Amino acid sequence: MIPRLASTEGLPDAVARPAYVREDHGVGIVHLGLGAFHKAHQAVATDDALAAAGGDWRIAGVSLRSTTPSQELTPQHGLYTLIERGVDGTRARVVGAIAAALSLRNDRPAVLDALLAPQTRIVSITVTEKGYGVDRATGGVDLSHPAIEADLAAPDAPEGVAGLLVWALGRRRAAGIEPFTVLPCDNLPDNGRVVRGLLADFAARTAPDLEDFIRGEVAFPSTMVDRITPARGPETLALAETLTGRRDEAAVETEAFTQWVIEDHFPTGRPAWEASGAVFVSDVRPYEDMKLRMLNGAHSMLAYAGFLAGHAFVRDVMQDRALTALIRRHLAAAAATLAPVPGVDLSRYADDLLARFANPHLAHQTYQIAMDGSQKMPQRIFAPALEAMRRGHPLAPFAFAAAAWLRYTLGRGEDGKPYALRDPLEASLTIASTDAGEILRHAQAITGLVPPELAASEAWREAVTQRLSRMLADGMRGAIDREAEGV
Ligand code: CS2
Repeated sequence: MIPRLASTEGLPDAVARPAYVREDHGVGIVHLGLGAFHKAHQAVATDDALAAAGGDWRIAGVSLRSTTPSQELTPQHGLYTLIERGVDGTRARVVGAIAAALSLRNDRPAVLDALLAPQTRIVSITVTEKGYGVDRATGGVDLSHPAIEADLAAPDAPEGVAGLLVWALGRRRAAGIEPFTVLPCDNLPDNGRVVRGLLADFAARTAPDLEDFIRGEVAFPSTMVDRITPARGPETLALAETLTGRRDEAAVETEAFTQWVIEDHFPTGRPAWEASGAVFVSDVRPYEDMKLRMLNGAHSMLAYAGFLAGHAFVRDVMQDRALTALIRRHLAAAAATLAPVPGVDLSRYADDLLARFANPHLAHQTYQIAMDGSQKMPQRIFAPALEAMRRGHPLAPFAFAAAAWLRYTLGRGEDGKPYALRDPLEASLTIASTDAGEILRHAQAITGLVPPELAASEAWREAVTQRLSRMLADGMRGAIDREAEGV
């Protein structure tokens, strides 16, 4: 019987492990959203920081809804295997930064205690774009978001990000404990400013004396995070077992590349994340726009077009010559909308992205990336499309991506088989029409999705509807091949 991973003793030499005594370091971070991305990114950087510079910076990880992560990690005392799948090899590493794995559902008192503890100096967050409950049109709370609705009705029994953090910041203030720094790590532009606006608006509605305090006294550094982390499959656990000789229910698989650009604003201190290669800057925005428009924009485009053309994985898309030509075109068009990014050569960045997407060892599903399109398209496709329009650049690359997404929102493949859309705006997006103009009008009527200036453009309307009509008439394969002609 293969033993479960529960300590680092007796692991094979090739498996890296924490280069510090875990128990010597207290908890300094509460992390909301204990998913694969956190385990492949911030927790690893913290592991490096603890080894390099020490400090009481271990992490109390919290799942707001699921109980699975805590069930997987707790018997392993927070240890898990990170499998790094580089283009030229696979490495396993056991990460020790997570001190406790909690679920709000089962460990509510412990979660609230951790949020109030004076030692908690940072609350970091990965809850995906839709998890926050921000109304994109106003920047305030989205009143139709289930957790916002519940927390506005019962602010003393919070369940969601805004409710929990406003509750905790209020309690800390009343007790004379300094506020923690709030560090959002999701793919939203200006994520620090967005979360500050969200919390301030939530406070205005539930504890008005806290609003100015949140705006003025709490730090919300913005961050750009990057590491491609496919959803875990049974193969991940089997591979972890082969590499470590341990059964590990919490193993994650990721690429070798990792990047973290962070606004350096931590009045309550921080781990030495630079030990892990994190870069601290005064303005993250140029890096965020670069990553969202190039990596994530190309990802969304290739996911919708690729999925409908029958490609299950990103690496399969990269074997499709016509689609690869469109990805290159997209990367160049997105790069042309950006302000200069300090120290970055954008054409090299584009080449590196193509190599990362083509990694044959990463089983990254197009269907995974396709999820939550309504939450991703604004910053990935529509914002750069608007910028391209203002600059007089061609709209074709963005129009193709938009059309592929709209085609995807119809919820059935080319063979007529339905698939789940997995989008919080599914009900608003769904339309029983096969008319391209009508489908576009219907989506553009949703506020906060497509910038009004773009939606009003005749050139945009024509560019999108022409492509969507072709996808509906000739199928995605035909539309891709036609689009790639002359590219
Ligand atoms: C992807 C991202 O699922 C998606 O939408 O585009 O998760 C992407 O893999 C990461 O942002 C890479 O850092």
